[in-house]
Amino acid sequence: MDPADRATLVENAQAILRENDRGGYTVPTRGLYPFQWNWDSCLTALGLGHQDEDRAWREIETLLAHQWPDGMVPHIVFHVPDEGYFPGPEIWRTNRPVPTSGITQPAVAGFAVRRLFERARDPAMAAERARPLLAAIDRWHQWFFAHRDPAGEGLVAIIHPWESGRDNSIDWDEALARVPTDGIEPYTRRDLQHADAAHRPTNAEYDRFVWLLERFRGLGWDNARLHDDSPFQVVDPGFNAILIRSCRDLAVLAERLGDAKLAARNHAFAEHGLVAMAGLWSVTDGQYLARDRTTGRLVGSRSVGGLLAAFAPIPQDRARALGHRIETLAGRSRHLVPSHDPADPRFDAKRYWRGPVWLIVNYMIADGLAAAGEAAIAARIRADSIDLITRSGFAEYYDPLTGEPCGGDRFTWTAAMVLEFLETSGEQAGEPG
Ligand code: 2M8
Repeated sequence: MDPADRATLVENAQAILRENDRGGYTVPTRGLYPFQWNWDSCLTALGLGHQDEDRAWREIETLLAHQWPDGMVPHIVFHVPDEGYFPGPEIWRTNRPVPTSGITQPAVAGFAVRRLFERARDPAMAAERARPLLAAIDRWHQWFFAHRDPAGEGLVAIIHPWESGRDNSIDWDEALARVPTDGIEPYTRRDLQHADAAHRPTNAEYDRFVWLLERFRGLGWDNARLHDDSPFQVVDPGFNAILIRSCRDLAVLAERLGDAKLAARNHAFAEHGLVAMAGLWSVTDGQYLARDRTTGRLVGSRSVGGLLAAFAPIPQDRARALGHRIETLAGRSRHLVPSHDPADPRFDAKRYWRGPVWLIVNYMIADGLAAAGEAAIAARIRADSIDLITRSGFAEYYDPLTGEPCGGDRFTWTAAMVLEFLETSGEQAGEPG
């Protein structure tokens, strides 16, 4: 890439991170998302680390400072009041010192902390900062397996679509249809004041999102009860792959920092999860699929959740097959990686997680495939991602058929991933632990 173009991209990405910095945390974008989000922050820390390692550690420290006593790390921390978002703290009512949401999000923290540690230009500071984070993330991992895998199958379920991070994915349609909408309190969506309604989840989906929230609130946010009570319990391969990868990364980091017990526990979580992941593989589809825990059936939905599985150290032949699936998708889509297969009639090019390309997903898939030795397809995803940003700017997500930018603008994690792609090209990403 032309050095001047590269320098411009880096400058723009850094400017976005600065703009969205609120001190100890970044907001995903001004207006639409005015608080701290869990997986946004952990991935953003990687981008921040290229400029300022101290600030990168702080991003994750701030998030984990709001961990619940039971070990859960919430999906949103409402640091300062802001009327511009629904549902705000007055809806969640989680009764925390600083208000938070009552559900969680993909557990990328373990991965992010290992990566920050291994790249650190200041190893002494990195060890000092990593140690307390290690303990907090370990508690979060234990929380997952205790409360979201009560039968001990090795994989966790999400109990709300917002937990997946892929809020309105086609993967959830069937399970979400089982969620009632009766009796919910009247509410006003705020997202539609900031983004095009045709690019966002529907009102019917929001009603169900809200019903689940109110149900869990009615149970006092008691995680010992929520899983079994929820009519929505889905085992997402992407979500589990992220958790497995983080368990593995945390274990490796713990070995380096001399905590054998923590390392053994997290290695065991990862091993058990990897064995169980085999049950989500669909020979017919050539990729992993979600499983609806309520019915016990795999969900016939070829989404990027099944491709994100590449982020975990899955068997080599499976990684290769996922690479083939992505090549097939490249024949159906101008930009990689669409969040749903365009050949599926339910695919929707502009509607959020039902088709659009997301840079963070591209980053994790490319990282996992590179680690599995699938260098060519990983490089293609990276190059395609940079090409997309160069043409279309730093959006929240993109129409995979046209490249049109969608959702929020000047988006933090998109900027962070651009820095990751540019500053680490040549680095062997994602070495297996
Ligand atoms: C989106 O989700 C939030 C709810 O958590 C929303 O739509 O209000 C998702 O894309 C999620 O993955 C992301 O973390 C969040 C902030 O960027 O926005």
